[in-house]
Amino acid sequence: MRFFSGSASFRRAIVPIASFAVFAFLIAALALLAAAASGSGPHTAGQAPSPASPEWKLWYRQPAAAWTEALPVGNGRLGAMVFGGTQSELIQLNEDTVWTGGPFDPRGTGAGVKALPEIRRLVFEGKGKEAEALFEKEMMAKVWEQAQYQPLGDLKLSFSGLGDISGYRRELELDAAIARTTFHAGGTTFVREVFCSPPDQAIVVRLAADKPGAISLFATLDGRVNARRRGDESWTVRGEAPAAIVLRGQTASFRGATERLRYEARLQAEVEGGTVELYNSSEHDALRITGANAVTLTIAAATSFKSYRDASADPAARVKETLSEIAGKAYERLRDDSVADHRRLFLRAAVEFGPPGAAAALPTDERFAAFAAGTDPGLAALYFQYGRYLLICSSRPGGQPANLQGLWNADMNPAWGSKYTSNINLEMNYWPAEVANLAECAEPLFAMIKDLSVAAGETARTNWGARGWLLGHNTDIWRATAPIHGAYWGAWHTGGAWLCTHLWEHFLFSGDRAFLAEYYPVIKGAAEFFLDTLVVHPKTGRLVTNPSGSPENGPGGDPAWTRNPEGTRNRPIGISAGPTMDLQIIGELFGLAGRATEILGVDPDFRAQVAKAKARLEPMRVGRLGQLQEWMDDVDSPDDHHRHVSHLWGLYPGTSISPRTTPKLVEAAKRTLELRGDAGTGWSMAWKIAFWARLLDGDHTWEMVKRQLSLTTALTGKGGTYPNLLDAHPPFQIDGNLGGAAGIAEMLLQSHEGEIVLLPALPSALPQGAFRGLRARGGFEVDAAWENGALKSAAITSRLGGTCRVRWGKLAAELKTTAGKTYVLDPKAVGKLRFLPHFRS
Ligand code: FUC
Repeated sequence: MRFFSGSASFRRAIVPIASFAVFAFLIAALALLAAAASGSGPHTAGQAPSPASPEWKLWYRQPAAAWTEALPVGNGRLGAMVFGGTQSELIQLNEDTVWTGGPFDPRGTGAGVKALPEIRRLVFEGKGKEAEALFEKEMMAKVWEQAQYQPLGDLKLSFSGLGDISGYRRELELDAAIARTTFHAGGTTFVREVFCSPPDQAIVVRLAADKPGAISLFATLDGRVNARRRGDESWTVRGEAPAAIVLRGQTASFRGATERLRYEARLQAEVEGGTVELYNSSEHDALRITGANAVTLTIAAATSFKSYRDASADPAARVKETLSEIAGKAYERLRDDSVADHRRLFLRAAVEFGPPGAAAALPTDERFAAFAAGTDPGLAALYFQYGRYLLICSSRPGGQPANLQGLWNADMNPAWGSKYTSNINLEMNYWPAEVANLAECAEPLFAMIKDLSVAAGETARTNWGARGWLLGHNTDIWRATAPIHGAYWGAWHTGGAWLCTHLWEHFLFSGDRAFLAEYYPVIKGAAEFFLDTLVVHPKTGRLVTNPSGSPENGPGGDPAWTRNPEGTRNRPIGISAGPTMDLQIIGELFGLAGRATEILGVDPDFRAQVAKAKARLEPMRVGRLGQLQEWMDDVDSPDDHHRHVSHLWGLYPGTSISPRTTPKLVEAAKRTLELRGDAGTGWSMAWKIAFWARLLDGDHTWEMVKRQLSLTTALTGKGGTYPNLLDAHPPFQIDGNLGGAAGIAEMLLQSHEGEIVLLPALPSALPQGAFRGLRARGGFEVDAAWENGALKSAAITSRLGGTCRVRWGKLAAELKTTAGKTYVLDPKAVGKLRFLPHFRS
């Protein structure tokens, strides 16, 4: 229900766009400075589209035949993949601190700082091969790898007496975070529900039937075996009277860490009717449940992880505590509390791309074809909501950040260790957090950044003789920061600086000064590292990084990797000075560090230092192909279709390349994207969605969404999306899901230049649609709807008060806002953008 306020506390202004660009940032900064309240929580700001609509479901007509068809549930710490089998059911389990190894010191020779002058000289003289060799001798970690994320185990259910199955359906309800399997057998309807409760910290499986006594099964836990037998992990599964199954183990040791990570998972059953007893066979212990009307299985799990420096907790005591806290709690209450907690986050935002067509009613895996044909754009809206769902389920305050697979991993040797790759993947995981109204889901990332700022101090001193901290292209649960893999990958080191932009963005969206003050030392440390390590380029006299690299690329890109007759590979030289991405990231770091000192009223000397250094950084360059150069030298190859497009960092997520302020760089960025091509791994395509949105090209943005949402199977083997809507690098990586959701938001709303831009990159394929609850910098929440490609309605809720500038195409408006009020677009103002001082209940 709407009501109108008679207040005249708004000022209407239709202002030419050019003047916006000039004052935009100033206005935004003033709005933030003026904000009296810090961190007023984000919330729901409108009525349509409904985020709880029946469309927010994934569903299938058959059980999952592979992990990439199974459905994920999670509470940030505990995760489960539900296969939806009938006679036998597999529920694969995760806990986010089950990693190999224990706390360790990753540092290598410790002689890095002594070798640094020589490495720099070699790089400046173009002797990259020698420079990489010396880097690898003196600057690398003790072992050129890091720890791996491990599966916890499996819950296996084996049912008896079911007979023929009909009416099968399995689904994932995104707004409730429940996976459900329903079918009929022998005249009985069976319903199974699985969820991971955030408030009760347990995995809950409910088995129900509409006839009494119909449920009989064996239930057990199982550990996973490392098929490559590389590890020395061990585990046992034992029954414990009266009726529990306990999986207890320790993960594989890793490079001599003294402590080993230990874990426990405990399965218990509550039966309504029938019996439950322990069953011992020579193979395994199980629970035998016979003739029950309904069953609630509860799994609690914990590890010995306390912090990256301490793995000495008692998992059994933690599990016991959890179970004693929920003892006697009825299934309905467990479920209702879990659903309410999830909905608190999930319901805040939604997008919708027109009324659902016939294809929207199809099972999820059958919608891809209609989506490709243009008749089911709603699949992209579902994909956006799924991205939000996955972030909520894999990253909750107090837990670990979403890793390469978020939370869900079945593999003892997962691709890239399922750890944290910080030259794109980790950051991409958190791109939707602020705009898609899930800011608190980024808390684990912020906590990790704080850890890293301490842990990486040693790496800064021993390798660089510098203050502060840095991060290269990877870290793990033990917060290892010494370079790994080789100089080609490991010499790049602006990951920490990049992560600081996430801290800054959190402040821009929330206006939370206390947060900024808390993290200011972290930001300052990251900037000090570069104040100490940037060097003057002998040819240009400007400041550059050296040694560094442009993530995982060298001149020539992938084609430059050649294979020797004996199978070994030659790779291009990656080590370099002043790659473009570094200069963009460091430029923004220095800029935001300076702004932070102003807002907090601290450190004028430091402010002057970063301003001076920023002005001396090498500029971006346009090369001979019309491209934005990836390196200082014009060596980009026209045949380079490499997945990383690092030098466009300044376009997205950075802000130094913009159609409004740097048109020449924008042309070069477009050329770069054309040369690179649209194809790519899952995350690479997700990044390109956001690039094209920032270039304000809606149709190319949509082309990338379509590519991202193309079905990947074992046969296609290409980047895209699996039947369970998880991103295919391939293999599965969650970055593409989360980056894809952020890219879709960027298509609908932008706010990085001091004004809220509505529908900045609306594709012609989406003539109609709506969004609600998206957040904009400056403390605003935005709802909007469009029809025939034109803005139809909009409502802006101000959380902090202050001036709000809004734009749609060439029309712009400015309104003075009061915190807590919602301002609604005047539908009568034809040809103008005008907001009424209306606010809604
Ligand atoms: C970087 C990327 C790869 C992959 C890995 C996890 O190495 O270049 O494509 O995403 O991270």
